[in-house]
Amino acid sequence: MPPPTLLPFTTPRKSGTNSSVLINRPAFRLTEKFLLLLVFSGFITLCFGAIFFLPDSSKLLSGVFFHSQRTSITGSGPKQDGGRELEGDKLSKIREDHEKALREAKDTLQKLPEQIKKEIKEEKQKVVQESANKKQAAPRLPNVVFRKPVGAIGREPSDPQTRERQAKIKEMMKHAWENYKRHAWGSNELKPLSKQQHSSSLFGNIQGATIVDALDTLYIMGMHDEFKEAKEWVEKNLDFNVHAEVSVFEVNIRFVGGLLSAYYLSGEEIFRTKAVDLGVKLLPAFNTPTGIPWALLNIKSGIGRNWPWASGGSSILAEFGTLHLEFMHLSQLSGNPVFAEKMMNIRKVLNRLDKPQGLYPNYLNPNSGQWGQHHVSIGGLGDSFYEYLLKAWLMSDKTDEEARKMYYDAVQAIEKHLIRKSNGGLKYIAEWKGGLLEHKMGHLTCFAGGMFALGADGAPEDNSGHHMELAAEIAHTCHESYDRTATKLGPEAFRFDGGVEGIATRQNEKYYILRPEVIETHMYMWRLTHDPKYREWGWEAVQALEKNCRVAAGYSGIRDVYSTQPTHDDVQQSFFLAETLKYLYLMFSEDDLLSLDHWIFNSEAHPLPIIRKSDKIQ
Ligand code: DMJ
Repeated sequence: MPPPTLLPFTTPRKSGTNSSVLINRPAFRLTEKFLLLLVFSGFITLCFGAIFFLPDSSKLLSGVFFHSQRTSITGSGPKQDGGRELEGDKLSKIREDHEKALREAKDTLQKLPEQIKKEIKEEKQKVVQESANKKQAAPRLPNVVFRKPVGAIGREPSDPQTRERQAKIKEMMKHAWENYKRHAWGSNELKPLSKQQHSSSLFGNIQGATIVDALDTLYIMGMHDEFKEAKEWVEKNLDFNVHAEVSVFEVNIRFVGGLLSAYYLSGEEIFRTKAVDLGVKLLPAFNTPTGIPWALLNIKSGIGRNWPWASGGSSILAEFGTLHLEFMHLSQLSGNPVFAEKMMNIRKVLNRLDKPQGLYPNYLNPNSGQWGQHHVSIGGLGDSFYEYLLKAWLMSDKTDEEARKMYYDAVQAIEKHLIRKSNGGLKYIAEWKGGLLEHKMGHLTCFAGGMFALGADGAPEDNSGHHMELAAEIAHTCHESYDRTATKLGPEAFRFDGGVEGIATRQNEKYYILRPEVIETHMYMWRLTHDPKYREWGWEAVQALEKNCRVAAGYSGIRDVYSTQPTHDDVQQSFFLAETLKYLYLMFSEDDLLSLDHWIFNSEAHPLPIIRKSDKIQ
């Protein structure tokens, strides 16, 4: 995806929210009250103590205090006879009264913390109620009958080795989650070496990327307590009413996608509400002359713009082309066709345009509706646009014929103009720069093996075998890019020129940031072929991750996959929990866990159910 750029409005915010500020203010006043009361009661106790318990205090009592008492009790002048006896009675009565008062004061003091707690609780409830009232004011969502999801909980793998491997991957998830929770809870990501939170400008002031991205992985792994705490965080803290310039694409695939999946798996209404709420906030991004959305949007002001580095103010193909799955579901769950309409308009704009050699350039100007630079990539800037064409067709229960045609036409052009074979027999997908090929393949491009495999079944002209072959060749090349390193993890990009094959030659392409794409392809290949080598390749990746990326407080990316002692980049990416670990877990599960016949994974591995004709909200 596009290189991260620092944005002007993206000052990271601490994890506190407006509501927590509201809660804290009254608590402080109550503490003050409590202290004053404590000092006052202490003072009273001291006075009584001085009178009754110091050695000479009884004199003081009989001389001064008792005198006034006596007068008030008798209502007459002092008696001479038997006065001593009378004084004794009254003294003990006063002592009794005093002890009673002390007991009462003590009781009150003991009750006070409880009372304070009660008052704080009441204040909190008031704040929650107020925000609930606000929510009620938002447009009501239609009732949907929640269908029990198919294959959301898996059975144990029958084969003992697979069971053991699956358990290992769950343990990795626990390690990643628990450390995020311990050191960075509520923030977007974890810095596992610094043991601090990591902020990314991609999400502006929106918080909790790891929580939302991890929800469905926690769910399918049966991590119920963790899922519950994540849900509670979403309920209380996930706030989109913030002044934040965000990447529309990133927020869509991670937050909208994560919330939708959590809803479809658990049926918890809060996830539907939050997903639709966020979807509505993203709509102003489409306010451009063509309806091609801006890359960046301030979700408070509704002002959008494009990345300053993008060719001639263009929007990016992989960004505006990776909204379709989530937006179709937003229309489905909100009963509001606006989300789907925005998607169909993007299609219309694309279909009106001439495509150079049948290829889709990475840049499209949202004002003029014309292509920017003629660069084509199946990796960064282009990748998931193609993925979403295929998945739009599959997710529509194979009714979206337009998407199907666009996908298979695009694959044909890609094969003709971008796919090449190295001297050593490795098939790779190059980058196209205005007609010239750059013989480099990105780690991101490796997702294409899985995509070709998934699309093989529907290939026109009985071409399914050919698509499957292509998928297997790309999977092999990507595995080679891992196998040819010291760490057995693959570089960000590898080249097929200057005498090398499948190896990174530039220092700035040697890093690995816990990306999923190669493992993703192995998962699809395993599920669709059951060739055991894919599980073996997946297991090699697990071992390499454990050896090179696991640290005491989570998982970190590494700077050089060719180094025997790589240094860490100190970021546990949220997609490690959303994608890398989920695809690994699925690879070591039975096929009916999130079966490919029922679920479509968005670009962040969030499963969305196929929308059957009978499901459509009219
Ligand atoms: C993820 O956020 C998504 O898969 C996206 O489409 C591109 N790549 C990253 C992880 O590599």
